[in-house]
Amino acid sequence: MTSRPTMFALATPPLACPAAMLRVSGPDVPALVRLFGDVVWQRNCVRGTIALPVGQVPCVLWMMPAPQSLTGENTLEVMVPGHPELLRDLEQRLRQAGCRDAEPGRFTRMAVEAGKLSLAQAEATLALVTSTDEVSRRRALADLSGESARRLRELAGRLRSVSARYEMSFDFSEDEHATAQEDSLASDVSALLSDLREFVGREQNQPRHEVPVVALFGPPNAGKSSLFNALAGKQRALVSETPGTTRDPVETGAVFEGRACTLLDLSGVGAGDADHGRFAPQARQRALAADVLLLLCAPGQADDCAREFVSLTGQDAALRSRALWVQTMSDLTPQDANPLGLPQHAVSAASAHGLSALREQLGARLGELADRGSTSRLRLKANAALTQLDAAVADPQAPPEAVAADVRRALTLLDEALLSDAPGDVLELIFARFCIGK
Ligand SMILES: Nc1nc2c(ncn2[C@@H]2O[C@H](COP(=O)(O)OP(=O)(O)OP(=O)(O)O)[C@@H](O)[C@H]2O)c(=O)[nH]1
Ligand SMILES: [Mg+2]
Repeated sequence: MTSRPTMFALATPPLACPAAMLRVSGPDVPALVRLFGDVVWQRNCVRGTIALPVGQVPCVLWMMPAPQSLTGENTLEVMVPGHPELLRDLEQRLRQAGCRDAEPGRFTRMAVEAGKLSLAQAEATLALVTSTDEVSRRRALADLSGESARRLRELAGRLRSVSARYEMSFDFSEDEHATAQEDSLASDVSALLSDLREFVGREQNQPRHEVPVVALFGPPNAGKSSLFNALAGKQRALVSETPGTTRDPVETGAVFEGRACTLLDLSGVGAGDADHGRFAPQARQRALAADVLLLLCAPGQADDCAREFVSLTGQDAALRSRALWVQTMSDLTPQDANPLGLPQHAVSAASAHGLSALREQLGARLGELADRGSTSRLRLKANAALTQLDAAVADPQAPPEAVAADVRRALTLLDEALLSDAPGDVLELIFARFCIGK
């Protein structure tokens, strides 16, 4: 049969519960209702019975003819007493009648493809059912109602105007009004940053990136780049005994215990920085935006490291729950105490001591993050735009062309957040997070 109805078993209950639901969608669904007795296919909710191995089982049928249903096809929802065996028998009966099983997220994906639900609303539905606290539920509801998209569109409009003014500012850099223009631009950017930060709500320990970011942060010469290379299994970052070797962030993909992430090596912050702190603001912003923060500390650096971390927690108190204290160069003695009481690891990039334990711990953290619920593409992209915009303004000495390019990239990310569709592989990833039946 070319048009076999697709069957969506809604959350097969592991134990008996008052009721269970099964959805079926497809052009041939009207023929199926005959299985349930003397039922006429029309938009209606009626009682019926179905013959299963245990006997005649009562059920309630919701019939939603095309095109008004959520999938745009003929859709039938069947409610039966919620015993797992009954539901399995019902699924088997429908398979015999020509139905095939739906893959996870199929129902919602069909609703999106039929134009009945936007992608952001589909993701908001997922975020709502997997939310673990009231703040996430409020956000998911705002996403579902379209309120978040409206707000983000307004922020993107403001950023578009800021971006255009940055581009124009090159032409006027010698102009007598240049200073006044720069001041007004700076105040618009700072207002925009604060509104975008509020929208993204980074104080929440929800996943922040499509692929979680693990950042290596700490004083100059803490051994960040050495550990970065050791964890990545390749020599990506420059290592040297000169403090201040790493300037702009270096990124690479890594997998710990089967969990993928982006590893991020940052410029050193605090005492001993050869660049007099020029790259430190950017490193701090990236550290605050990370999903997991590795706070690296070589022997003798504990106080600097702790001071820097405490100042970051002034901007985001929840950072503590994302941070791990990593005592580097464990081949050297003496080792410092961990003054912050954070979960800790001792590692040596030189001898590989402690690396496998750290990899395991990172795998576990990334796993917890994945279980913590779902964050919509709209919010992940908005978060990436915020990181980009923060980076754009972090370095006061950056050339205007570089700032303008960062602002443009932030704008592209906001525009992507607002796209109503996404490339096929992104859709696959999004809907794979749904359970069968949704
Ligand atoms: N003994 C020992 N030395 C190490 C270890 N890891 C790094 N080093 C040395 O410490 C120095 C600094 O290492 P990097 O990895 O460049 O340190 P960094 O934190 O990236 O430094 P910046 O980028 O300048 O902030 C280099 O001379 C490394 O060889 C280690 O595990 N044991
Ligand atoms: Mg480095």
